[in-house]
Amino acid sequence: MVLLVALLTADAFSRALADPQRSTLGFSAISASSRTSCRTSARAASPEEEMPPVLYCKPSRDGEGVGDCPFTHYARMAMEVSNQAYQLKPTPKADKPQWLLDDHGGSMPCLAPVADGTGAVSESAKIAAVALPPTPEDEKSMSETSTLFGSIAKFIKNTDPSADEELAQGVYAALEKVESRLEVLGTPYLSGKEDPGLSDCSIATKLYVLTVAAPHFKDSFEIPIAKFPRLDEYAKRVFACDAFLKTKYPEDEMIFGWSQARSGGH
Ligand SMILES: N[C@@H](CCC(=O)N[C@@H](CS)C(=O)NCC(=O)O)C(=O)O
Repeated sequence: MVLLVALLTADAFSRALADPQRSTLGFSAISASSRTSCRTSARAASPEEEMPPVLYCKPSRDGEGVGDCPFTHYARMAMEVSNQAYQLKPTPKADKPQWLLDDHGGSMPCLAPVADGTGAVSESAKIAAVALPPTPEDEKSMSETSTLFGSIAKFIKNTDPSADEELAQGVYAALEKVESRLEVLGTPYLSGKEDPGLSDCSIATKLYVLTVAAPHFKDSFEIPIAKFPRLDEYAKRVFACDAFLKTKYPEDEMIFGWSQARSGGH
């Protein structure tokens, strides 16, 4: 089992508690060279600092890296934006600690301040919000776009071609909400600020799934960019953030994970 230490600024959480560039859905292409810092300065925890909490997460197929999990991506991106230190521990089912199974149903991501699981949190939204408290605009952005991930998941999981059109409309309706929100805010990010906030971490990590998995499984699916110009710009911007790039999991892991979900195995 590999224990990866995230290179993030330490202010241990315990105290407070790849590649989207292909943009096959019509989001204009970006490249690694277009990444922006989004003011996240990462550094390794110094030896004097207490051990940061462990983030248990779904492993990649080889058991070593980070697997397909938009929830872990969300929590990690929020911790990266807020420079929270943590140790990343991809954990196969067989290696889950007993407290994780007993007290959290084995759900990951799970952030554990201490080894026996005391004080552990196993809900991505909570892990993310403690690390990066939402602005009022974040809260509004998340509530207004709350159907986004559900619509994406239903659409990608669906294997009945005759239901695809209706499910795609559900995705478009959710994207329309993001578009409207960006228009109302007029800011680069859904946080209502110049830098990404909690809502950006939530929404970007779901858009990643849409831009990679949807076109893989649905040949005819395309985002009508002309209808969503702000979303297109937004996706380019947020996908280029260091915090997004540093925390994303490989596309092939995503495709594998959703293939399993489509065959009823998730
Ligand atoms: N609502 C939870 C959902 C988390 C979830 O579904 N996690 C999946 C991985 S993506 C999981 O724990 N699967 C069990 C496993 O991988 O062993 C959250 O947001 O944290």
